[in-house]
Amino acid sequence: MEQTMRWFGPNDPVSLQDIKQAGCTGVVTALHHIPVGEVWTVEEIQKRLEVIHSAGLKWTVIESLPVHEDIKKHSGKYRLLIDNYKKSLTNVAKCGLKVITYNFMPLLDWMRTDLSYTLEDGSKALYFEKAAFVAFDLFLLKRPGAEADYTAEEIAKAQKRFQQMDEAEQRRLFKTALQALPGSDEPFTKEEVLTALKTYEGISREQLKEHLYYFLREITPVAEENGLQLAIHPDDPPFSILGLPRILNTEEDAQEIINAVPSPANGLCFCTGSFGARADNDLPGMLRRLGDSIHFLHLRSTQRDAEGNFYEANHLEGNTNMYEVVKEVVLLSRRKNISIPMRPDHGHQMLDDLHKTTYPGYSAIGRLKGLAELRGLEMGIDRSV
Ligand code: DNO
Repeated sequence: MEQTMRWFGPNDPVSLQDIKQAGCTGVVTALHHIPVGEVWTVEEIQKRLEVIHSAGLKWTVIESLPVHEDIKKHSGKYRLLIDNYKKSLTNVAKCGLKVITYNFMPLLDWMRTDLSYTLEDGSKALYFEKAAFVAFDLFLLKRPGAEADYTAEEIAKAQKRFQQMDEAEQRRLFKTALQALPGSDEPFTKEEVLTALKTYEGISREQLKEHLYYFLREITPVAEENGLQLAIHPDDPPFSILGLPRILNTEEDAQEIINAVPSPANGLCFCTGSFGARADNDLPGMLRRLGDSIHFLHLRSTQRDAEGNFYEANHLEGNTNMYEVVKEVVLLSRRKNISIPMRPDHGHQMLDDLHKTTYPGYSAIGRLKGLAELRGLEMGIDRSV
């Protein structure tokens, strides 16, 4: 695996030198300052490349080249926005970049209810607590019609949970739930979210899939001509939230996306943390069956419980059988004679990082620990299998 870490750009408190010392050969980053939908120019890409190269690193993967909401909804200027996306693809190819991660999640990207859930050893993890999430939806966001999405038991649990919360906790939960754009400090307001959610009314799961396939039919030939690899990120968590359709939750979903536009350029960002939050996803099996389309790996494990809660576990613990996962990656890499870019996805806030402010999930030391463990696991498997 090609070892990388995510870097949020010049404002990231984790520096390129930190990433180099962690043992990475490259970074995963994006031009976060360019508004979604605008073209990434060669000039802007080159400027960022110079910064990365001068630290002795490569820009291994773009994460993300974001997809404008109009493209997901087939509304407004989606035709122009798709043309812009194609221009950005051509420009990144001109600059020698190859792997492009994106997602097709409506409005919100990842969703957690607690960004500093304290584990037994005092380190902090990202946490999704079902009852808190339902409480957020019903009693804080007050989404019209939300009750219909939950069982009577789930609503009762959410009510009880909400009653336990003081005002400070409610405020924190609200902010956390809407902080779903990595690289941005700006949370949404309640009114903004409700208005935005309304714009997805009437867009079914099937329709959203059609919009993705339309987009892929447009951009994949451009990517293929330019030797690029598109890597769609699964939904996190892997199920519908806030009444929004979500379309990449399972192996079947992934297979459908690949089959919709068969091309070496149309592939996946295989995120074990996202897919692994569902007990019915067989991660090693998925790696075996989808391997040819995997262009990028996010390695992370979650610990689930029967209530539908999950927290981000240590990289080698939790419900993901990381040994089997890495073994499949080793076999896949040998079969194809490639080294797939990988980043340790997220990490615990621990040691000195407990006193620092970093992007949630992206402190230096927790990720360094994850990377070191995964690297050791890979070497052990590679030498012995
Ligand atoms: C969270 C990330 C995601 C990912 C996007 C890709 O930490 O894994 O936000 O970057 O979904 O477009």
